[in-house]
Amino acid sequence: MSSPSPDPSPSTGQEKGKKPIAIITIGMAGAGKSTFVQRINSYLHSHSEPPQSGSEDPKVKTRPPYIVNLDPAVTNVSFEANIDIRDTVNYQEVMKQYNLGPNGGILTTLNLFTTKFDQVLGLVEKRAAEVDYIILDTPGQIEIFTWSASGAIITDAIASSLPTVVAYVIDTPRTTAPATFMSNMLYACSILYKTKLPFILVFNKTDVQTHDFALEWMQDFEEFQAALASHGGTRDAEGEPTYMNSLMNSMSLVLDEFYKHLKAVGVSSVTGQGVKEFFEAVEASREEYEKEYLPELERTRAAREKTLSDAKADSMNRLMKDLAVDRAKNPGFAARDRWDPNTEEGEEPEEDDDDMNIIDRSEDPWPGQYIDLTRAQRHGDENINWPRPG
Ligand SMILES: Nc1nc2c(ncn2[C@@H]2O[C@H](COP(=O)(O)OP(=O)(O)O)[C@@H](O)[C@H]2O)c(=O)[nH]1
Ligand SMILES: [Mg+2]
Repeated sequence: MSSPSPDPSPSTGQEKGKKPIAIITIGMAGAGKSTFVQRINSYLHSHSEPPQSGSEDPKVKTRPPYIVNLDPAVTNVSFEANIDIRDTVNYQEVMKQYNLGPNGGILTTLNLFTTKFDQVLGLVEKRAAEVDYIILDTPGQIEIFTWSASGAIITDAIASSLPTVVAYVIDTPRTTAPATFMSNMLYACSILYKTKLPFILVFNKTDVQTHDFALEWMQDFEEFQAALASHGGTRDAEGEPTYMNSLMNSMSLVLDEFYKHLKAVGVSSVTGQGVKEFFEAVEASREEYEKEYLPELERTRAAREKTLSDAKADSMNRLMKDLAVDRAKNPGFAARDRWDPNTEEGEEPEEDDDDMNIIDRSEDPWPGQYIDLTRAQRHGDENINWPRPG
């Protein structure tokens, strides 16, 4: 493994010894998570070359990221992942073997992959000195990651070893209706409270619709309530506010508190607008992670270790008691029940089934390379048939 090369130029977060930041992209299906990952990947790649004269920001110097694709059902990833769930588990095969539909198949595939996640962490940690960002793309359907045990395990595992931030990707053109906006924000809120990680709202697709309205609503709940009132259907036949309307009005007060805890940026994954601001928000989250998340993590970890060691001591006690009773009853047996030193030690077969190992593609000819979106398959000469649904 090569050590990071000394780099005198100004940089974003690549001072020596600084841990890379893990970015977990979460969002509704079609919000643009994969396109966003591709965009920030290409941004980091393109700024890793010596800046050309007249480029948009010659001061920014970045290093290529480490990409982990956790979506087993994508047919063409527009970025070349360093670790790809599809290299480890065949999602179509899982559907067949377990007799599952697409969502069950994706969830089970993610569960199977999670059993090997220690290997992923190992590979990521090996690369930690060479990268500044580790980017995770999650399955299209949001709940597969946010409401599953494996999603929680993966998030906790990453967040306890690296500074981590959640990038919650929002389909801006589809959230212009106040009610939709609110339900999307409530979902974001539930994820924030579940993970307690630094949180960035990424208003995507700003090339189609600017996110100004969202910022206004977030800064001033009265603006939001006005929008709600003007949207119609908020009064019943007697002119009284409807149940829905009062509910949303009070919700907007609740969310007001939530908005204070997060950053919001507008980006277009198609044009690349706002990506620089996104990375500024990511860098700002590092401190938040260290000040707020880490101490909490250490507290819960200490508590868990205490419970575990108490439980261990307790079962050890009981075992010793049982053994004492056994020996008293059966004095001859203890002498016969001995280890045979000639057969043991190191002869146990490896427990790991080697048909399911994580692959790091960083040594491949195309490590984490940015590839054109319109591309329909991986490199033609790679000779791999990826499963395609339907
Ligand atoms: N106009 C526009 N379309 C986008 C943008 N980002 C993503 N899309 C489109 O949104 C659709 C869903 O994107 P995808 O990345 O697959 O969403 P995912 O399910 O969240 O991974 C695709 O057709 C993308 O081309 C954007 O910034 N602007
Ligand atoms: Mg996707």
